[in-house]
Amino acid sequence: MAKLVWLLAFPSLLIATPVCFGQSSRIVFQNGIDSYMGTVDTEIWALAPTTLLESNPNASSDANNDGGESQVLIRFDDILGSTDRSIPLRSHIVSARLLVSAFDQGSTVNLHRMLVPFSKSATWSSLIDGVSADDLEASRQKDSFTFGKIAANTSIVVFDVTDTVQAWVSGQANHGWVFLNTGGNGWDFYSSEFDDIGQRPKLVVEYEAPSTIPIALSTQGIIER
Ligand SMILES: [Ca+2]
Ligand SMILES: [Ca+2]
Ligand SMILES: [Ca+2]
Repeated sequence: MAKLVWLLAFPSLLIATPVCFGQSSRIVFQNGIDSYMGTVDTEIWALAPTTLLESNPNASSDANNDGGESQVLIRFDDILGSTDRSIPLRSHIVSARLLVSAFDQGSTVNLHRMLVPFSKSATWSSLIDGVSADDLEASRQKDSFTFGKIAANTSIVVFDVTDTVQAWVSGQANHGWVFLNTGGNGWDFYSSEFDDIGQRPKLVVEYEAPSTIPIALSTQGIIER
């Protein structure tokens, strides 16, 4: 009670609630691992503008796929929250990486943050002639890219998405990403429907959860915890 009376008597002495961050934790989102099934991924193709390709076990990005562009959309739902299988809001993201298992090398592919929603039933038509990286449908700035090659020792391709995941954790809407190929040599990877769970797309996030500690401050600094 003494503390409360003291604070009421001197309201001009600030009560600050600085955000501290705890030890870093690592969480993996990949369909079939730890009951997670929140990945939504699909190819959309200009030559099959109303065909649903969401259940295909693979997806291709190709600026000229038999005469029409193919793009790949991907999103990881239910990654934020207060359960031990999600990232706490307002966390500090130490690193976030999107990993996919490529099986057909191709031209350079850029990964852009989506700015509009898409559903499992997204098609080339439903996104109105596919996705444009125009700062309206997708961010002009690329998050990351791949030269589209496949290494001899591993097919896993890693995209650094730290800034975007930080933006989502800080309150911006998670609409996922789009893979846009810069050339006519298709670059393909396995989707979240592929049989081998280990080769499905994976989002790996290392974060520090916030812990708010109320502190009463005077002009001299911290006087009470
Ligand atoms: Ca899919
Ligand atoms: Ca469009
Ligand atoms: Ca190819």
